Amino acid sequence: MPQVKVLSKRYDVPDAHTLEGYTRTDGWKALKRALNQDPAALRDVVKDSGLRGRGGAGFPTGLKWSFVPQDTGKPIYLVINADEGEPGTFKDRELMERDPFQLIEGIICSAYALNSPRSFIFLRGEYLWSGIRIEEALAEAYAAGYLGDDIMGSGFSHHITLHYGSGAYICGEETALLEALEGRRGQPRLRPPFPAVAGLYACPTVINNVESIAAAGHIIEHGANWWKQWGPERSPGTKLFCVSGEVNRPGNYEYPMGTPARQIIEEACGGMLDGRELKFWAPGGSSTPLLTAEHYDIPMDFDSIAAAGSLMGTGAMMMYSDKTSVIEATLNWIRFYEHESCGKCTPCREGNFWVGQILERILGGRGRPEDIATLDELADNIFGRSFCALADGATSSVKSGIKYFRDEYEYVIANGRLPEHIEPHAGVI
Ligand code: L3W
Repeated sequence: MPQVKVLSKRYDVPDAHTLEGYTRTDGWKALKRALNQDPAALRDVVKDSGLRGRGGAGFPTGLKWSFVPQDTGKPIYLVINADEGEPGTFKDRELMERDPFQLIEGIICSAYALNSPRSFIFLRGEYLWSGIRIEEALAEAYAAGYLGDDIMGSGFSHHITLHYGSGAYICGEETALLEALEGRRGQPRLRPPFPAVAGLYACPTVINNVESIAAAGHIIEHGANWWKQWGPERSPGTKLFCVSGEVNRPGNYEYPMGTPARQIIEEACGGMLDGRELKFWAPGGSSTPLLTAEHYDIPMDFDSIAAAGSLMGTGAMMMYSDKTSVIEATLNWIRFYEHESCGKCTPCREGNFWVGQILERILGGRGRPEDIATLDELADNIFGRSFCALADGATSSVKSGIKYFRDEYEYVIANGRLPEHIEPHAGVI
């Protein structure tokens, strides 16, 4: 299927970020529809739609909502994870900058369905332009009566607080995010209890990604079957794919789930840069295992990518050509994880440092034959041995890089330099 614009439908409307522009282009229809319905019925619609979380894990959104106890007497909080930090991922930024009201309407509809009086947008601190757009939109929405007490005379009240993060990748992990929101150092909590039961201020809390909540608004407006017209049964809907790396036209492109990777790259991105050949790519950000040119026709949905040994992640496709060294790319990512490790778990804090040291030694021409086995073993001792997924994600490119490109590792170790056809730093800044 060709590109389809649901979440990105207002990207070409220059004033979509204003209340006037949003309202003129069919804004607030979801909210008007939602406020006339029973909240429990709306939760069922989102569950029936099969929407899966767009922040990385792909957990069913409606199922997550169903875990929230409705009868504890405590407030139910909705937290929007806008701490977009996964390398290669920039879809939420564009959603917030170009169409902030779409997110706000999605939040109010979701909050109504969840019986939540207050939500928090936890925004990546560096996203200043997104922040300005959201602040302006919140002010306009409050002034127009779409937010605040007794929204549009419905008796439902909801308030949104915008919170700026302080530049730590770990705060995209939901429990570290809650710690930071409560004013503490952002470090993951042990789960269970899951936030749905005991989250912000120990109250039931739903945490969803920006794209998930924006999609929930559309689903509440149009129904579950409408959403299911796109994508395979277990990964329905549309998805914003953010493409970066060695392609002619990097950017965000919305396609039905299950669209082949090749179609997205060739049709929307104009193919690989200067006719270069695809060598390796991460399908969903740097935390997802690398795939190769063999996987170019893979349908971009949760199950198909899992079957190929990787993860859908955030849908951030990072594409690299035969001019790029997979070892250089891996070192670049490992330096990121080493820097962003919160330090709480030893395997992540120490392991990533040592992986980086070995990769640097190999690229510096001082590699040892046993380094490949050591890297593999180190990655095995990091994966699954930490509180959160940061550590697991860090091992992705190490393990998959060795799996698919052992010959490159062996060559560099044996010769002390990259193979002739690779240009140092070709695709890695
Ligand atoms: C209640 C249960 N809730 C699971 C909830 C849980 C969470 C969601 C997913 O993310 C991914 C990784 C990378 N009762 C529950 C339950 N939940 N069981 O479901 O949970 P989980 O554990 O499957 O995943 P996770 O640890 O939350 C890890 C991806 O994130 N990743 C990407 C980061 C993306 C960004 C960005 O920029 N947007 O930072 C990094 O590792 O692919 O699969 O809500 O509470 N029994």
